[in-house]
Amino acid sequence: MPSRKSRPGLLVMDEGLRGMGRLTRLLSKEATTRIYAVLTLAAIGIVAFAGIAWAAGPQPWEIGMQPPATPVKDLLSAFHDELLVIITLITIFVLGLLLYVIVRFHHRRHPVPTRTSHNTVIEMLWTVVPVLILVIIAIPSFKLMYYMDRVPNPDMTIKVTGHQWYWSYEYPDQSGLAFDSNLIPEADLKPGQKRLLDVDNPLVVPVDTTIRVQVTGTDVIHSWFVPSFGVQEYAIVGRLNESWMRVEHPGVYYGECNQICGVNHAFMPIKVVAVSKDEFQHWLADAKRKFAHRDEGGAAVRVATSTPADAARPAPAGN
Ligand SMILES: [Cu+2]
Repeated sequence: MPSRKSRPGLLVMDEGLRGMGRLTRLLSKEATTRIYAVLTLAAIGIVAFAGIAWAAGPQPWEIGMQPPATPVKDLLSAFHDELLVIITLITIFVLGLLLYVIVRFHHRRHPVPTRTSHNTVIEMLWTVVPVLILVIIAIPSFKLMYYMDRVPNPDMTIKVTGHQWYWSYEYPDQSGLAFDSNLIPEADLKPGQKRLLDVDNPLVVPVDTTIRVQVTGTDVIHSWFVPSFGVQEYAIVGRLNESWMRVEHPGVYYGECNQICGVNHAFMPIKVVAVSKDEFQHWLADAKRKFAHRDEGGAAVRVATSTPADAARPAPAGN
């Protein structure tokens, strides 16, 4: 133990700094170059992984986002990648500054500190540069928000209603075709079906069709969220929120309610099946037979899609 009179905490700190000084002296130029190379590769790896495409649902061990299936999600992913480059550069810059200060101004190398407390130029820089970076980020961000918000000329409309704890889907352009979409319980899963994600009646949509998605709720706030579509819209009682999607590839896409909505929040998944326009027409014909719907030019009241037992039950008092 050194015989210096010093408080224990300071002593530990001093020892630590001395250790680091020794470490920097120990590191040969080669070793330092190698460390920089590894750090650079790691940064490139992180940036590259962000863009890798996976499947249209959650996968084990995935770290990137789900592959985009709509123009909105394409732009969202691109924006995410741009931001990742910007934050990586900022982080490397700040880390470099910190390391430089730690090594260069260590008390052994720099025993007499200057008493400088202000430097107008550098203070201007560290105010203006971050503001400029934020403006550079804000411009594409706002553009994208308005692009996502609503679509001027949709080809069709789908109405999504959130309930505790399932979704119901309605096709107002198709004689009010409507049905409920419930989770398949774990015990009833067939091979190939996904636990907590597969449903009895998925939402079926045609590809290459601009679809206006209207979202509302009947009890508490839910949120209709399909990652591959870049759609996340709150389902609020008494409000009709709007978003849109144009699915580019046929496939099965999964999502979940992502607003905590009660005890069965985790059990109201979203499954969307995107099919070709022809297949969609076939599905429509079948679905109209399978599910109750308002007749063409018929009564204003839509026939309930519920079971007879539900129909016999009195309607719940509204919120
Ligand atoms: Cu919910």
